[in-house]
Amino acid sequence: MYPKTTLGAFALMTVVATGATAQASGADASSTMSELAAAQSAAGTDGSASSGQALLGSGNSHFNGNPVTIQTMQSGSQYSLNDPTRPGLNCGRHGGPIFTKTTDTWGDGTGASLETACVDVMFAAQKHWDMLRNWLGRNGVDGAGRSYPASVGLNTINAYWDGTRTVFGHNSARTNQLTSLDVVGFQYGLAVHAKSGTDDGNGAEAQALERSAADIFGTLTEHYADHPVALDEPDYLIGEEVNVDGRGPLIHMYKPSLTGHENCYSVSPTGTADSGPQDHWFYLLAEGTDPPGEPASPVCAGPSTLAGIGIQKAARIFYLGLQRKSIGWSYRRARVATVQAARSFYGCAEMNATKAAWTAISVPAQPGEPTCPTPTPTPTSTSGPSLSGITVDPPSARVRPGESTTVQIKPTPDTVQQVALSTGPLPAGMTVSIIRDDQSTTATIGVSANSPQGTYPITFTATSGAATKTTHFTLTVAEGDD
Ligand SMILES: [Ca+2]
Ligand SMILES: [Ca+2]
Repeated sequence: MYPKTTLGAFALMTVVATGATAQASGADASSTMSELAAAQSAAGTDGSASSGQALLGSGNSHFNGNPVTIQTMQSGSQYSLNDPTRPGLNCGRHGGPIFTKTTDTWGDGTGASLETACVDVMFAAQKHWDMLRNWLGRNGVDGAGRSYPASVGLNTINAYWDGTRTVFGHNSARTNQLTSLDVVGFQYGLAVHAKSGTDDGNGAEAQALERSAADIFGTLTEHYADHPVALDEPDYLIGEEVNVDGRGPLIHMYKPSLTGHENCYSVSPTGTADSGPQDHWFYLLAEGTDPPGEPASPVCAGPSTLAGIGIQKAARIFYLGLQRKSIGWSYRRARVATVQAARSFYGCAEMNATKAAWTAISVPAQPGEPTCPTPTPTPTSTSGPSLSGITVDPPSARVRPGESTTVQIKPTPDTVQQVALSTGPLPAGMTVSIIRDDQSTTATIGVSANSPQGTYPITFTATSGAATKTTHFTLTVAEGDD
């Protein structure tokens, strides 16, 4: 059950939160819920049409080019803005039914057309879904194969997620609807956030982290779509295309202070109830302080220069950390969760980058964080009278992508022959084969040509009956010579 049930709470976390004229009123919220109920009654319990065949329709969008391909549905002689391949996703006029017509061609490209707004919503929501699957390994917006309906034409300068659907209004100049890639990705990002981990307790920091999570999901949607500069090109801004209040982007993730947000965490008694610091953390992790062709980003603590690890790795680390969300969620706990995620999913280089980005926004090291490199060799001391500790010689090595290296496993083969040898989970693209002969026991460790560079721990385990011994080996994958 979604823990936040009042629409007013959601209005505070919409993309227009910085505009004083843009707050949704309580009256709007009440009428909205009535209209939604009417729409759901007309169209089915989840707002979707009953069934039909999935098709690829042609859309004339306002933000994403012309033509664009969107997933639609055919039922008899009628087409609808309903995506059976992403169950639950459809789009209609706010307070009305899903758009339907007798051809599978949609929109006129203008900013005033609500059918066009739905073309942009469907396009963006479909990219968002695909990004979740292909970059983050998530099955649908809810994590269980489903999405949520959308409606356009809300008659306020606002957009929101109400716990059951996304709703989109217009900008202050009424020149377009609030349906760009990042705004749609933001609202569906709130849905992903709601369905990640467990209830965050809704404290001030938890709410700030929720808004930032939506900024990150909006930005990921834009980067996944990867439009050329002539359209809505990937950036780390929120709202640059929709121009909500006539003042351009609402958020600059590389320097949140440009629109009145905080760049870094402040260690005050109440913490930081602002989304800016985590937005900034994400930029530093993905891009670093001075990425070529991208805006420079300041730091508040630690080293003055950070290197980014790329947006897809940063996204996975952020996302895996978010799955650990629980009551009392905070900046400090987000740091620990992402550091643990980086250590377990990638390795030391990514973990250290994650730590450095948090430190740079003034969220300091926390108790219990993992460290690197793993000490080597460190045989563990579980009992096993006939099993002495094992070692790997050398304890570390360096290879180029696509190459392999061979190490010796000791003690002598006679001893090793009596025990089973194995490795722990291996990073993607890495193989280990253990070969014994009369003279030695060797492990050949290979990495694929496209293995990401970095430092990877490998655990070797010897087992004899109930007794086990382990030792750790560190492989560095890097181009060039030492
Ligand atoms: Ca853009
Ligand atoms: Ca953007």
